[in-house]
Amino acid sequence: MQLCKLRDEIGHSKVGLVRNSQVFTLNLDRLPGIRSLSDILYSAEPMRTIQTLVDDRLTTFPFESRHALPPVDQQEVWAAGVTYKRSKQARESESAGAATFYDKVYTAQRPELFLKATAERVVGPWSHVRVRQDSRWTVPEPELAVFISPQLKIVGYSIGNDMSARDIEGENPLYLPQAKIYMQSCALGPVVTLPESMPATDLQRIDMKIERKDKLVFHGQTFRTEMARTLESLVEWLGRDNSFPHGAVLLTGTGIVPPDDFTLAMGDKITIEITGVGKLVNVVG
Ligand code: DO4
Ligand code: MG
Repeated sequence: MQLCKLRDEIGHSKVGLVRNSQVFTLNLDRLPGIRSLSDILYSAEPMRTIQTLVDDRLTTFPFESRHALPPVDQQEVWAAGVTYKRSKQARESESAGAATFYDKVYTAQRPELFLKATAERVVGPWSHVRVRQDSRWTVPEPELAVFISPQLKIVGYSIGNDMSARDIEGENPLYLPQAKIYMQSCALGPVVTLPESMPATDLQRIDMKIERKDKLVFHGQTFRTEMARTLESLVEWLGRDNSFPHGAVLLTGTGIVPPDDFTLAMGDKITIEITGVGKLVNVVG
């Protein structure tokens, strides 16, 4: 089962069930206490909740990711770093002075976790992601996003793009928040897949294409099995001495980094696909 957020004809945000590429609008008035997509994800039995909310009287329509909003409500978006060897190698090459930190964090018990975005900094499918004006070297980072309930349970999966200014990050690791957190630095969507509907880990492929003026300029792939940590351990570390009353979204790190001479340009189209979740398309604007 997959859920999405959409805007209706009069501009109201709605929650939809996506089934066989059709959207069934959910009627949230049918259950007390359910007012948002995250309320559904955090309910005791999300599948039952969804079945109760499906309004068969409403017409269905084809799902178009162009019309989907980012599937986030009030959650903070956090991110894990250096969870794949490729990311460790890329950081080591961009930051001569700090290279050993990345080597250490890849094997350390404690993972790298950082705040990536607030909901206002997140864009949905087909919206513009941005390159900072003071960055000359920025890349997208395609990452599996996990939705976490206030009780720290994994309740869904989506696709995230952790846009990263590699020059700012590489100049000094203390600049990491500036390299990572700025307006439109994070894309999420187009849907949230419930855990029951996710394929087995060894079948989860992450794929990223970057097109410039309709020509493919980068294509990379990785597999979830390449991740050096488990999702559960990342979530457990994130929850230590922390509380998330609105839940949280955690981007779980990138295993795909374009070569060091590649930087995004205005108009580039970024397509990220994750098996079982779908396809997230954004344009640099
Ligand atoms: O420390 C740098 C950030 C690493 C990161 O974002 C990733 O590995 O995905
Ligand atoms: Mg990242």
